[in-house]
Amino acid sequence: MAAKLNQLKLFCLSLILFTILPLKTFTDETDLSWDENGYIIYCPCMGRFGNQADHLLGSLAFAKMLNRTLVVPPWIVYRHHAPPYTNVHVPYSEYFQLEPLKQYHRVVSLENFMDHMAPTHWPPGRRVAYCFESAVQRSSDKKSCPMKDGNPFGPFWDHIGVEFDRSVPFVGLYFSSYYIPHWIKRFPPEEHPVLALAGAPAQFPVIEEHLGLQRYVVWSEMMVEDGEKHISTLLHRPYVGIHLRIGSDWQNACKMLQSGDAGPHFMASPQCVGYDRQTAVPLTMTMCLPDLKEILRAVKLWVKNIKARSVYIATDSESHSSDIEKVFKGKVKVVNVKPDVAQLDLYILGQADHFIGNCVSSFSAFVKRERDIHGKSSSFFGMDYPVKKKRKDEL
Ligand SMILES: Nc1nc2c(ncn2[C@@H]2O[C@H](COP(=O)(O)OP(=O)(O)OP(=O)(O)O)[C@@H](O)[C@H]2O)c(=O)[nH]1
Ligand SMILES: *[C@@H]1O[C@H](CO)[C@@H](O)[C@H](O)[C@H]1NC(C)=O
Repeated sequence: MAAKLNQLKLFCLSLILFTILPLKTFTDETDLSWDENGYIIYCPCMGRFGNQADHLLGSLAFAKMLNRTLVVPPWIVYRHHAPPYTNVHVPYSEYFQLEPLKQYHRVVSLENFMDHMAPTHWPPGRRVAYCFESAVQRSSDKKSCPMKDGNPFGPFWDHIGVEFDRSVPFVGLYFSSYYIPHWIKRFPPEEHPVLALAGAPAQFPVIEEHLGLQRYVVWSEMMVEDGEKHISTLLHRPYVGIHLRIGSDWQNACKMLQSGDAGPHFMASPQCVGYDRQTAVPLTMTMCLPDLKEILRAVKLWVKNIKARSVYIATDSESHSSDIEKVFKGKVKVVNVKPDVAQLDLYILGQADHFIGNCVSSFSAFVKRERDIHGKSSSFFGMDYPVKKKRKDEL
C-alpha cells in the first residue's frame, strides 16, 4: 500500500514537473512578444572585449532612454592567430547571464531576435540601415550606409544572414541624453521599428554616469565555475591580481603619449585620472606602459599591504613571473594561466583581494568597474591611489 502511495506521489510529481518545465520555457518565449516601442540592434564593431563592454553599457543606457528594447549582440572575438582564423561571434550568455540585464531594461539576445522575431517582424525586404550622413559619404557606393564594408562589419551581419534593403542617413543626432527627444521625433517606432546601427549607440570610454551599469553584467554559471576552480586550485588567499598590458600593440599605442599633447584623457584613462578634464591629474608614460621596475615596485607594495600569499598575473604577452617570484624569494606563489578565453583572466582579476590594473586599458577598466561595484580595492601601475569617482553628495 505504502509503495503504491509512493508510486502515486512520484507520478503526481512528474506530472507537475512535466507541466511546469514547458511553462518555464514558455515564459522565456513571452519575452519574445513584439515590443511596439521598437528595437535597437547594433554591431559591436569597435575594438576588442574591453571596448565592446564599454559600448554595451552605453548602449543599454541609450536604449533605456529611447525606451526601445536593446538587442544584445554577441561578443566579436578576433581569431587571426589560431583556428578558425576568422571572427568568432560568442553569444552574450556564454560569458554573462542575460537575465540580470533585464533588471535595468528590456533586452533580447541577437540570437533570439533573429530566430523568433525577425522572421515575422524584421523579414528580408524590410531591413533598414541607419547611419550618419557622413558615413554614407565614406561608403563604397556613396549612397547607402556602409553597414557591411570591411571587417568586422561584413562578417557580423553575414553570420546572422542579414542584408540591408535600404538606408536612412541622419544628421545632427548624437548618442547622448540631450538628443533623446530628437531621436524620438525623427524615428517614431511605428515607422522605424528596428533601428539597425553600424556601431554602438554609445561613447568610448563609457561615461561616468554609466559606470554603475556594470552591476547588471553578471558572470554566467559556467564562467563562475571555471573561475572558482582555478582560484581554489592555484591560488592562496589573500592574492593580488595584476593586469600587464605591455605587448607590442600597446607599446605603439602608448607612444602617442610621448608627444605630450595627448592630455590626461587617453582611451580608458578617465578611470584613474578622473573624468573631469579640468581636474584630471596628468597621465604619465609609466601609467600607460609600466616598465619592469614599476611592475615590481607596485606588486611589492600591495603584496605587503594586504599580506598576500599569491600573485595572479594576467598578461597580453610576457608575464615576468620569474622576476616577480624572485622578489619574494619563493614565499609568494606566482600564478600565470594564459587562458585561451581572456574572460577567465577577467574573472580571476575581479575576485582578487587587491587588483593592480593598467589605467589606459579598457580590459583593466572592466575589472575595475566590477570591483568598485563590490567594494573591492584597485590601484594602477604608476598610480597607487586612483582619483575617486565624485559622489553626488560631494558635488
Ligand atoms: N587573456 C588575456 N588577454 C588579454 C590581456 N590583456 C589584453 N588581452 C587581449 O587584448 C585585448 C585588448 O583589447 P581590449 O579588451 O579592447 O582592451 P584595451 O586594453 O583597451 O586595448 P585596445 O582595445 O587594443 O586598445 C583583450 O580583449 C584581450 O583579448 C590579458 O591580461 N589576458
Ligand atoms: C516603454 O515601452 C514599454 C514597452 O513597449 C511600454 O509598456 C511603456 O509604456 C513605454 N513607456 C513610455 C514612457 O513610453
